[in-house]
Amino acid sequence: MESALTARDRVGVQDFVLLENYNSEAAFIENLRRRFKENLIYTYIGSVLVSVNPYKELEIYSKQQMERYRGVSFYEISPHIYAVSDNTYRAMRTERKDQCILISGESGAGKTEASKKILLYYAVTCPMNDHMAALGDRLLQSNPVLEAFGNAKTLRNDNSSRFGKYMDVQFDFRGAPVGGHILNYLLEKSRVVHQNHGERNFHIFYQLLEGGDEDLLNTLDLERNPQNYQYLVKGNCPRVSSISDKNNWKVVMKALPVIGFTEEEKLLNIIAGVLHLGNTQFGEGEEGETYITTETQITKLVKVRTVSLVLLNVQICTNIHKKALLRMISPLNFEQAISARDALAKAVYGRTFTWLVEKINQSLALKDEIYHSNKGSSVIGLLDIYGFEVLQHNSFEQFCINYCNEKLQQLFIELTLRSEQEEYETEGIAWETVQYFDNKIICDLIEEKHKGIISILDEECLRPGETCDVSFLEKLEDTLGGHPHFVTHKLANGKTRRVMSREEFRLLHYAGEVNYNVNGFLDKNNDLLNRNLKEVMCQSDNQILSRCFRREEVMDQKRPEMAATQFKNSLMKLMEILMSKEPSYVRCIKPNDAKQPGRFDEVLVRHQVKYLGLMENLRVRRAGFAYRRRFEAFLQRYKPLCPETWPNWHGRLVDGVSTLVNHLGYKPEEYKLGRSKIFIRFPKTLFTTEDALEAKKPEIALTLQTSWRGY
Ligand code: AOV
Ligand code: MG
Repeated sequence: MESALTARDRVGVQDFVLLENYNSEAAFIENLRRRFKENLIYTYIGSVLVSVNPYKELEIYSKQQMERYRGVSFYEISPHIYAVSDNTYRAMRTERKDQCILISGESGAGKTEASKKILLYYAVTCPMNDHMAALGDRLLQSNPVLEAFGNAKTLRNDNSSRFGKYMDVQFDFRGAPVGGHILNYLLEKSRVVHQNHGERNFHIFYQLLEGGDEDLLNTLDLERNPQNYQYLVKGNCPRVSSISDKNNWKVVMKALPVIGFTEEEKLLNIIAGVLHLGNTQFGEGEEGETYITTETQITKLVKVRTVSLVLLNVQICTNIHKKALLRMISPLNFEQAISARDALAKAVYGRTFTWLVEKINQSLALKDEIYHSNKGSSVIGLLDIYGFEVLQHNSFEQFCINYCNEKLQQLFIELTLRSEQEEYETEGIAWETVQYFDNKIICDLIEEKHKGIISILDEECLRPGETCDVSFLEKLEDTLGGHPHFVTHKLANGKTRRVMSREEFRLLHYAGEVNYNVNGFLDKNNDLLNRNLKEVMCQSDNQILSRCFRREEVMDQKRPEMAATQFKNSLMKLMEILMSKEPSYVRCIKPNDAKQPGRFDEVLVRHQVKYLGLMENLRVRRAGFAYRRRFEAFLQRYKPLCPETWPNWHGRLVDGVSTLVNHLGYKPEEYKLGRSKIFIRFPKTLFTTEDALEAKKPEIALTLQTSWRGY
C-alpha cells in the first residue's frame, strides 16, 4: 500500500493552507500542477475554492458524487464545487442568512460551467414536490436559452458569456427551491453587427440557420448558409468544432416551452429580421444622398414582420431614384445610414434579450401564495459574469467588462480580509497584518465622480460642439495624466511614447495592462437610436418589439443615462446585493490558451495566481496559523487518539481539546485555543496527528469519511 507521504507528494495538499512553504509562489503553483495532472482540479484556500479548467469531461459530477457531498463537512472530503454548493446551502439553512457564490476568473476559466454545476446540484439534491421540480426544471432550462442569445464564440472561449448574470434562487423554510430571479448586465450588443476575426455572432443565429427546418427557413426567407449574411461573415468563422449548432437548436427549442414561452414565432422573426437588416445595402447618389440599393431586403423585412410598412413610409423614401430603387428621406450620408442601420439592429437585439430575461423571470417568479407563506425563506445568489479580457484590439466593451472584474476583485479583498480579521477578533487571537494590493485606486480612476474616466466620457458625450473620440482622449490626458494606473502616448517630459498609438489609453488593471482604443467610445456610450427609427419600431406588428419600444420613450424628451453610467449604477446595486449576503468564492483558473486538456502552462497560471491575489489570500488565511477547526469537529475526529477522550468526552469542549493535544504532545508554540476553535500553526503538526489516526484506523473501525488530504 502506498504510504500517506508518497500520496501527499503525488497529489499535493488539498488545502493550500497546509503547504509547508506557504509564502512560496513556486510551491503554490507546483501544488496546483500536481493536482491538475491527477485530474484533481479543485483545491481550497481555507473556504475559497480554486478550480482549474480541465478542458475535458471528468467523471466527478454524477448523482452518486452529489450524494457523497450531501450534508458532509467541508474538510472531511476532497474539494469539489459540490462541497461549496452544499456548504452554502447548509449555511443558509442553519444560519438563516442569505448566501451568495461569487465565481471569478478570466475568460474561458470555467465560471459558467461552475455556475451550471451548482444549479444542477441544487436541482438534484434539494427536497422537492412536483411543483418545485417544475421550477427546478425551469431554472435549469433557462440556461440554454440565455446562452443561445447571450453567448458567442470568441478567441478566448467557444462559449463565452457576453453578458453578466446574477441569479437568485429562493428557498422556502424547508430548504426547497421555490423561485428564482435573474439580473442581467450589459450585453455586448456590438457583436450583432461586427465580429473580430475568428469570432462569431451570438449562437442563436447559427443555430437557427443550421437547425431550423426547411419550412421555417422558407417562412423567414432565410438561406441556410451563414456566409450569406453580412452580420455573420465578419469573423469568417461560421462553424466551431466544439459546438453543434444543430443539437443546441433542438435543446433551445425544447427549453422554450419549459420556461413558459409561447411566442417563439415572434422571437424567430426578430432574429431573421436582424439578419435581413444586415444585408440592407446603401448607395450614394450624385448629390450625396443615400439610398437603399437592396429593395428585396426591405420586402424581406416586411415579410418577417420585424418592421411594418410604416418604416418604408416614414424612414425610407419610395421615390425611385434614377439608378437606385429607393432613396432615404432623411438627409443621412452614407456612413450615417450604415450606422443608423446597425444601431437599429443592436437596439432590436439588445432589447429583445432584455425582454427574454424578463420573460424567464416571470416563469421563475415566486407564486403569490408561496410568497405569502414563505416568510422564513432565504436566498442563494450565483454570480457569473464575463471574465477579465485582453484582446488585440480593446474597445468600450472590454473597458466595461474589465471594470466589472475590477469591482468584483475589490469586493473579494474587502470581504475576505474583513471576515478573517473578524474571526481572529471573535476568537480572541492576535491579528498579524498582511500586505496586499488594494485595487480601490483603479476602481476610483474609472468611476469617481467628476474626475473618473466614466464621468469624463459622459461629459464629452454631452458637451455641445465638436466632440469626438480623440477629444475625449485629450480630456482624459488633461485630467488623469500622471495617475499611476493611467498611461497614454504622452510622456511627462512632453515627448511621445512610441509603442502606443495616439488613439489609445492604457489602464494598469489589477489583472494586467490593457490598451483601449478610443475609437467608438463616444458612440457606444451615447447608444443613441434615431428617433424616427424608434417610432417605426413602436408600430411594429411584432408584439415583442412593440413591447420593447414604447411610445412613451419616443415622447420623452429627457436624455436617458449613458451606457457606461448605467452600467456603473447597475454594478453599484450589484455590490450592495452581494454585500448583504454571506459570500463564498470560486476562483477559476485557465490552464492554457489553446483550450486543450492536460496542458498546464505555468507562465499563464502564475499570472492568474498573481492577479487573483491568491498568494495574499493564502497569507491572510494563514496569518500565522495553518489550520483551524471548531472544537467539536477537532475532538470528534481525533478523540480515538487519547484514552481520556475516547469513546466520548463528557466535559467542556475546550477542556477535551486541551486534554487531547496534551496527550498528543503538542508544544505551546504549535497551537492556540480560541473561544470556539483550535488554531494550529504548522501543517506538520496536523500531518503527524493525521498519520497517527490513519495507523489506528484498523483498531477503531473508523466510520469517518475519506481523509481530508484529498486522496
Ligand atoms: P467562462 O465562463 O469562465 O468564460 P466557461 O465556463 O464557459 O468559461 O468554460 C469554457 C469551456 O471550458 C467550457 O465550454 C468547457 O468546454 C470547458 N470547461 C470549463 N469548466 C469545465 C469543467 N469543470 N469540466 C469540463 N470542462 C470544463 V467567459 O464566459 O468567456 O468569461 O466570458
Ligand atoms: Mg461564461
